[in-house]
Amino acid sequence: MKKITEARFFKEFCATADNMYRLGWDERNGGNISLMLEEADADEYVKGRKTERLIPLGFDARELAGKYFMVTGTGKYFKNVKAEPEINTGIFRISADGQNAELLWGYEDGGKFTSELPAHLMSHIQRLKVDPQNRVVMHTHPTNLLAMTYVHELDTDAFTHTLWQMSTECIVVFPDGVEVLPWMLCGTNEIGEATAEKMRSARAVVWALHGLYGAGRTLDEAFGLVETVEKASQVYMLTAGLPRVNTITDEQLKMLADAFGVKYREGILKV
Ligand code: 2HA
Ligand code: ZN
Repeated sequence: MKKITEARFFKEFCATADNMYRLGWDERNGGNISLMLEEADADEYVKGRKTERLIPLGFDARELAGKYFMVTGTGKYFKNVKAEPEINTGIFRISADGQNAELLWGYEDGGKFTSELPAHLMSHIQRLKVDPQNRVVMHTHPTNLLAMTYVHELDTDAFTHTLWQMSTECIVVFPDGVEVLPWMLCGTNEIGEATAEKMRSARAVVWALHGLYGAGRTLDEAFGLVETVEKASQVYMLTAGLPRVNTITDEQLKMLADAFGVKYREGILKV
């Protein structure tokens, strides 16, 4: 069995948490990442390991039975992931009955996966139905996006339209737009179900007054999505109190989508 800490997926996971921390998105224990391992990586680095502990999931994840995940730990700081990944992250298999995580590596101080695991696994289940290659779900607290949810109406179409206007690349990077959830209690199965439901129609789900969920096929893709949404939110926050003299028109947004061959969310552009 090869050393997990030398695996590319592992290094990329730790580097991603580190970048998110450095960008100021994940203060204290804010944020969490879940990566579903590719079969080849699971074979090479994980499968032969003995189960260290069984950790109850608290909901039925049968649809992901036998899948391997690397997930940040509850109460743990993104700041510390790179230096001590064996404490701040864990790798587990979903048990055959979908009720437990079979811990194979990590959470070495007796810890366990993020309290937001229901939202993560339920989102994986939904995204896999839309895109069988989806592997990553990340939750984070990007500063400007968070600020924007205090001053912008929380309607999905209006929020998406504003973000698309804030930078030319937006409609190409997230043509599905962003779904917006109202404030809800975090860490519950209810917010998990609501998030997963929204993940059917978009890879980005805003949790008003809290943060953002992003999904993707790779860590880079999910990170790039969050980064682009956050950049657009920053431009919005920098300009929100100022008279708007120029804007990207709906015709121009359509031109962009057509030029890049992306199918954008309907009902938003008036063209
Ligand atoms: O796990 O961000 O939403 C810390 C959080 C909870
Ligand atoms: Zn959070």
